[in-house]
Amino acid sequence: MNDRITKLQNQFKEKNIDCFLVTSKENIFYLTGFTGDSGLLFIAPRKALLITDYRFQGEIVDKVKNSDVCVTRKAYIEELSSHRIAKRKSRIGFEATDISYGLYWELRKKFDWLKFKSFDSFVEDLRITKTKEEIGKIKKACGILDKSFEEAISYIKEGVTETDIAIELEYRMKKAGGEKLAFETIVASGYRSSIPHGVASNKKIKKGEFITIDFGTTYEWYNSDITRTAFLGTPTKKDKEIYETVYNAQKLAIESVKENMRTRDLDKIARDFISKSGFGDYFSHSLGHGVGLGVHEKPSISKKDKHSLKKGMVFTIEPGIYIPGYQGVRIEDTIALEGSNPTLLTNSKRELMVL
Ligand SMILES: [Mn+2]
Repeated sequence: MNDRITKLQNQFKEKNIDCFLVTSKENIFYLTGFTGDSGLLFIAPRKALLITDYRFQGEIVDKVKNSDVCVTRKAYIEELSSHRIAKRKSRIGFEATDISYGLYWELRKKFDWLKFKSFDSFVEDLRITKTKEEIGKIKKACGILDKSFEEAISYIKEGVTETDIAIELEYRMKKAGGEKLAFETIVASGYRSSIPHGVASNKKIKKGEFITIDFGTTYEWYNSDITRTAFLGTPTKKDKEIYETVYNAQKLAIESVKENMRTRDLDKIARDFISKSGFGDYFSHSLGHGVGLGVHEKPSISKKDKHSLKKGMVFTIEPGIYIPGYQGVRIEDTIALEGSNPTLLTNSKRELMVL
């Protein structure tokens, strides 16, 4: 973990800054192991200072590594300004995608000798490839999803609501060691399954409907993400065709994953397959996204992304077909590129489950 902060410091020159302020909780955790949910991490060229408050003193603060810690009762900025660490600096980097507008202006007032330089990503670029230990945690989180799904599947019956199914799954995830939901559980049935991100509603499940269930949990801060689409009753020929197309597009994409491949090329493989099958207009989102301390992080497996797949990356592959006014299907798995071939971290049955 120590070299994570060093890796940032080593890039200060090239990034044209001489200090960096980390406000994102996940980034502070990634760099120091701090698990409190409030703090500021100031990184100078040779040291780092974490400022937090008395709510986290003791156990939480004691586990912080690679940084000095200051537990304060004052406002964080007030406290920071009383330390030497911010003196004699001239250009500070900050996390533009995380900091609040209010905090930004307070900082500008208090540190008026500093030039502020915004970063859309910096720590996030380090997070993009994971260590074995990190992948192990994501794998644990994924295992919780498989277990919960298997237990909850018998609960999907005619007449239960989408919310009933979501509650059942969420209870089982928590019971199996999941810490918190990675995102609001999606249960979208029938016409609602054509909404790619339809969170569970009070709609009741009926025969003849697809039920798309997209859920995730965290384990030791690391996320997991899976989607399965089941069918209640007897699927029509068209329903089977939609499902088979998504299934085969995903299978093809997973089999195509290899090191150094461009993420946009992987996206294209699944997209072209769906287009050739005649459903090209109905695959409206990107093929996947990185998973780690964030449930949606780099790389994006999409047309415009500029990354190539590297060892240590963890990402989803989730093609879908959504036909407005009809129904939709998505199948999603979380995958790690550990060796030169992909490892599936989520393993629930992918073939159509007819209930
Ligand atoms: Mn996803």
